[in-house]
Amino acid sequence: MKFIASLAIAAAACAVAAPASAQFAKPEDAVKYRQSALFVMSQHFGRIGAMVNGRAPYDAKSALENAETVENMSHLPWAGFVPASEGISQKAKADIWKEQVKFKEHNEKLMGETSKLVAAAKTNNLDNLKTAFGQTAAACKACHDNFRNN
Ligand code: ASC
Repeated sequence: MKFIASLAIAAAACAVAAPASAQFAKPEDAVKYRQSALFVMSQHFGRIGAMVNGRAPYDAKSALENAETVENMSHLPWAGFVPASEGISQKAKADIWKEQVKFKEHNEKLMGETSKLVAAAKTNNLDNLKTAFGQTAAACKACHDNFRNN
């Protein structure tokens, strides 16, 4: 019993320590994972967009909650771009795997901008939110222009 328990603990520790590429049972799951994370991020980003574009009333509390979700989600998609998933989605350009350094720079740029989006939301100032929204959107677009088929 003790042995089985320690096996379970060892297995759990391995699961935590496993590299990103080993976190998915199959490459299709990695694609679904990254697309899901990007979709959730876009939904919350869009709610901020509605406020900064005047389609929804400005609500500082809601802006901050949405910005925090965008920031959290912005860390997730990248682990789903495992090499084994190349070619499964027609949206992801092969350049993602050929230009890993550049792709990573775009990922990091986005994470930096979403962190500034949270900081801007905390100022309770719509103009600050507008600026940070624009810069975050530009980071989304720059990566899409380089690495996504439309
Ligand atoms: C969004 C969204 C994106 C980005 C991009 C910015 O709201 O879903 O993918 O902004 O359109 O250019």
